[in-house]
Amino acid sequence: MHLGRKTLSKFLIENVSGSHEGAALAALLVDVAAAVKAIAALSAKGALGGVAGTLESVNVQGETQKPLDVLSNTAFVNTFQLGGLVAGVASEEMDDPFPIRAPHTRGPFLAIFDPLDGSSNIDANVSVGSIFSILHAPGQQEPGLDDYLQPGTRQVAAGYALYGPATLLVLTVGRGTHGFTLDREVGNFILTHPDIKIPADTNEFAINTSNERFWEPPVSRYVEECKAGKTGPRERDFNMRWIASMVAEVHRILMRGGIFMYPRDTKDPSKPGRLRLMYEANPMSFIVEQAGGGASTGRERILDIVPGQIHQRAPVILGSRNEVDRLVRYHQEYDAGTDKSYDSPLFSERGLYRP
Ligand code: AFP
Repeated sequence: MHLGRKTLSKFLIENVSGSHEGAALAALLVDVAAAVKAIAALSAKGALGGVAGTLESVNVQGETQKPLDVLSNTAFVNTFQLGGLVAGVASEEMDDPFPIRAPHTRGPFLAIFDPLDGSSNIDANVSVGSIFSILHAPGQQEPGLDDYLQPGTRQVAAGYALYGPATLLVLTVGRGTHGFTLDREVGNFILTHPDIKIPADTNEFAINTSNERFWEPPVSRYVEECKAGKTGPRERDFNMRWIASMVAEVHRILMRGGIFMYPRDTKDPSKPGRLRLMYEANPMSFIVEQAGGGASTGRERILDIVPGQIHQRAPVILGSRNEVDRLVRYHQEYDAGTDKSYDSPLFSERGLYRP
């Protein structure tokens, strides 16, 4: 029992609820925490809770759904529908945004979320998470699709839940990034990671190297230099991680630094990266920037992207500021044709670095 430790509700009262909108936002984040607790309980049951396996259904991404995908989506939709604080919701698991209609009450926000990220890991009992992004609603009227298509800089709040050995809730309202740990005994989220700061430098990179043959040259250059370690231009050894659960990767980076890359690649030219802008890249970028890190497509700040579609994808490079800045510089040099490293005989005709 963590008596005397600051609860999420106390933190929100002290730091968020100072205005009418702030009080509504604080109440909305308490609702999010309630949905997270429900999902954590379901996730912790594993195969005993009937949430293992795969359904016949396929979501708008063309991905087969897991029972926990659907149950998590339902938990968030029901919470927002009953909470009276949002005018509409959009989800990775729903083709179109869902407006809140009578007899339910509309509120001043829009909620966009990935109810269960990393769900291909569920049956392997690897940590999964939920990601959410909060925007302003257009006013009293029912929100239309365009009302959701706001750049990441317009987010009012963002956060993620990590269903790991502990259940964590990490969030920002634009005044730093703060982490809370669920005290399962009493059901309270306790402030355990106030004002998280990502180290500006790192020796750890995260990328799915099975896509190496599809990468653009700046990404190949960066990863090859990391792999070259002490013997290469970085003159120090690096470590690699890939969990295939973005929430777990981002949390590791918040805790000890690192760079996470799911860059644009040529694997499927119709997709500028795998991750979705509105409910993965934008909320995670807001969280990372508020913790002092960087978040870029390689060619522009992710939060500046003006969305065209609710499920559009974006290249993602985020984490320790100095490493993100380095990889952005490599893209600039490549695009400007000023990067001499590609003239090196070490680069084969395919433009890949070969030690
Ligand atoms: P799933 O939710 O389908 O498991 O995808 C997870 C994810 O969107 C993100 O959390 C991971 O970083 C990324 O995909 C993993 O992609 P790869 O499976 O291509 O490595």
